[in-house]
Amino acid sequence: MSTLNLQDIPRVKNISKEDFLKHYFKPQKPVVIERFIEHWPAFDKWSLDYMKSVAGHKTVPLYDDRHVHHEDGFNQPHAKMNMTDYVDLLKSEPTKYRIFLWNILKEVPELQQDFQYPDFGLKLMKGLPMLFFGGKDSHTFMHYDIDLANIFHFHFEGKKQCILFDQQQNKYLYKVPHSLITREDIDFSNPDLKKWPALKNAQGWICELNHGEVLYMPEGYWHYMRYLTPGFSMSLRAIARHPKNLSKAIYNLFVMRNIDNFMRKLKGQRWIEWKNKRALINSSKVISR
Ligand SMILES: O=C(O)CCC(=O)C(=O)O
Ligand SMILES: [Fe+2]
Repeated sequence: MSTLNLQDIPRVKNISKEDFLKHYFKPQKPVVIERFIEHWPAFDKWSLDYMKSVAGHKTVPLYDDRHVHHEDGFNQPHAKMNMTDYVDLLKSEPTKYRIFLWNILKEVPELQQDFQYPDFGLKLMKGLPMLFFGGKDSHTFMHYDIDLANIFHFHFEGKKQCILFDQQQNKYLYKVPHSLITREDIDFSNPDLKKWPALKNAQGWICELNHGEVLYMPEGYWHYMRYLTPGFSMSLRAIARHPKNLSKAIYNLFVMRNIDNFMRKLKGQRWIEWKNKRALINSSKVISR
């Protein structure tokens, strides 16, 4: 049986700003830093129960793993629940419902006292600390972020599997054109390589994150996350620096998104089907050469 070519993401206990810049940011390589946040109040405090106690009455947007539909708006939630019910659900049974991109500062400003913006030598976007929650075995689709930012992903409670690819691998990943995702019918934690043979050529990275660990994802890296147990994470972001990534970000935000919205209105579900077919054709072409 063959599997994906995935290297373990390097791990360090801690790292200085200089070493981080030299060994990971400059060469654009991922790294897990194991003990970076042990002095944050969040390290001791943040758990699903704590989130329930500070945000129990908030209504949270939920996403499941349904495939993109032409009528869905950009990042439109599939359901809503209050945080108390959601945490109870997470703890009581496996659920596909995830919280994706929840701006905690806007919702619960006092959480700001529990963490600091770390100095990795990069300018972090202060207004945008985002939270992500998931239940056992729930997963995010393989995607990269629209602004191709550098992402610091801090994990709390439980265990999460992360699979990453850089932008050089796009041609092998069945990337859906005019979007930021791969074919949604690929299961990256157990891919069918007979059905998706181009994936055999892709070189990627893998890790399992535990409570208190932070994963650095370089600019524009594809990421797929599977919650091995119920838990949550916070992402802090720094704008893409490499001119190529920055121009892709601007293109995505101002051109790609508009083309996609326009075509969805014009062609409806046929546009989604056409894009999925193109994804298959594009990656199949690469390996038949
Ligand atoms: O962990 C998740 O649920 C998704 C994280 C993510 O996509 C991000 O931090 O950009
Ligand atoms: Fe993301």
